[in-house]
Amino acid sequence: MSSRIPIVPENTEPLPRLRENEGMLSWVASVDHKQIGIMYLICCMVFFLIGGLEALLIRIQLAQPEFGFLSPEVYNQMFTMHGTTMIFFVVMPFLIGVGVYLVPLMIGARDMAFPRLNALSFWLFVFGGILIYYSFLTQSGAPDVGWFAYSPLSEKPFSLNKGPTYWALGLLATGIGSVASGLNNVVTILTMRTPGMTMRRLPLFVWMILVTSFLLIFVIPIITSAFAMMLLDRLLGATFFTPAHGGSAILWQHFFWGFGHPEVYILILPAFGIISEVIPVFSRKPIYGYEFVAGSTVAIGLLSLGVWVHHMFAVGLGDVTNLYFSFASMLIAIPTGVKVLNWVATMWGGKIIFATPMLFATAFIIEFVIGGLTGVAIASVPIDWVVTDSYFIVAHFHYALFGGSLFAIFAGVYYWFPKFTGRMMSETLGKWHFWLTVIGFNLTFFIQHFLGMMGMPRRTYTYHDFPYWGSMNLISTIGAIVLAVSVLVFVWNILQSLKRGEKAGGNPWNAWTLEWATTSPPAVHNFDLVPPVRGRRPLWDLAHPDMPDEPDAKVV
Ligand code: HEM
Ligand SMILES: [Cu+2]
Repeated sequence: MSSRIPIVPENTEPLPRLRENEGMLSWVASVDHKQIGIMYLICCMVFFLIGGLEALLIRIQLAQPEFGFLSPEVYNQMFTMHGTTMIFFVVMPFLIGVGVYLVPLMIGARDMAFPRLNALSFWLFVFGGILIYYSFLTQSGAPDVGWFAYSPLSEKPFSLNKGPTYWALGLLATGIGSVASGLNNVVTILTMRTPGMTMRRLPLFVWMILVTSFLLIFVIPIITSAFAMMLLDRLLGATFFTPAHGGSAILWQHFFWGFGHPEVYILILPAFGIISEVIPVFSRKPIYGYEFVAGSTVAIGLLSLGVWVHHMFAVGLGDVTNLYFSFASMLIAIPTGVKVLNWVATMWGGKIIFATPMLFATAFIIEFVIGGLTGVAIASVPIDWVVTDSYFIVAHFHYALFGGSLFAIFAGVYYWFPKFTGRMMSETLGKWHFWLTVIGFNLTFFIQHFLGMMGMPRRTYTYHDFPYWGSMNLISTIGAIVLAVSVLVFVWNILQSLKRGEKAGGNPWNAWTLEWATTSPPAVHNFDLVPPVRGRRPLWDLAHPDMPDEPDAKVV
């Protein structure tokens, strides 16, 4: 019966009452994954502008030695809020939001498994963000103890202001939402795939969201418990993390990094997923080594749970401990290298189209490799002892998080904007945005490797006029200004394209995964008909029935 065209029958049950409201209320009260996804993206953009402004203020303060642009107190609040914002309110929810929008479409489902839980996750994220930013309005200002809030500094006797309390409460709320997102994704991906969408045919972005979701479920509770203990210490006089009263300050570090290291994989795995979707489409080739890309993600997810002490080499936990964690950290380079190899092999010999998404994806590979290489270097204990808490570390993680995660997010926005809105983004403005970002980013952060090796500590309000420090910091600040301009171009591109962008049609990039099989933007119910899935590239199979991806695939 292979001539039968197996179309999944349209589900004719009445829809759960989606979009029963009009106007603003239709958004605020929405349980539709696409509207919730869009709301995530809008909120993240707002937080990105705020976090970027904080970064700019930091960089202006550091533009020259002994500068007094910010007070030391405000400086501490700025780097704390900048780090916290970028990690918890920009990159993480951006990736979760893109996932919420795309996962159901990519697996041919109508919505997430638990639409109301999905809305709850989103609103907890908004609530947490507002709570943390509200602290600016209190008399003593925002949290100022760094994004990892080490005890005992963050404990009551050393931080009498309310900032750290708001910080813990806000992140606690957001974290509960993230666990719910993780559960929602896992159930959705495991149970709601359209017939034929086996795990081996799952789009790689969905694979990476799946692994990320398991990480969310396993590691957010670690930090949630630590937040609860910190709040007990601060509000009710408990002493979990105060050594003076029998508590342990190092315990906080174990909790924080037990969560914190997997967290950086929560920030990068979905980014790998975006790259793994963009590169094949713009190289006009199927991904090279699908099994290895998916399998290495699982390996990275597992390994990431057992390396947290590389953030604590300077604590002095002993040689055996340090040796184990050093070795385990270096192991992660293997599955990561496998991915890079697969992306490059996908591009190799392909008919590469350097549209804006592909430009960002290509730059991602180069910059992420730089961040990865410095990462392997500081996984070596003696090297880490030299550069820990210096600007070398700031350079390292910005290459991973900005040159990596954020570049992937930009690639993803340019790639899926037509699906989200029905309109193309401007390629001209896109190229301006790309080049300004590449130049600004590398100008800001590359030189910080050297500043760090010359001894400039991170989280430093100002510095003496040592040879070259002033001019090197000035270069970094000029880079940050270029980045600020690039962000304006990006925002302008979004606004212009929303109004005047070319109409996109269903599948403007000639891509192969299911989200492109429906209209742009998709109807409330996503698909009228889900195309048959008989391989990894269902839309390719539909267009080329004579040379399908899996020639002997059975019709389901
Ligand atoms: C928009 C351009 C950005 C600039 C110019 C910038 C600049 C900086 C600077 C100068 C510091 C060091 C402050 C200090 O140690 O005194 C810093 C810290 C930090 N940044 Fe960024 N950054 C940017 C984007 C990002 C992004 C996209 C992320 C994450 C996804 C990020 C995450 C962090 C974190 C976690 C810290 C550490 C904060 C702390 O020490 O508690 N930054 N940033
Ligand atoms: Cu780590």
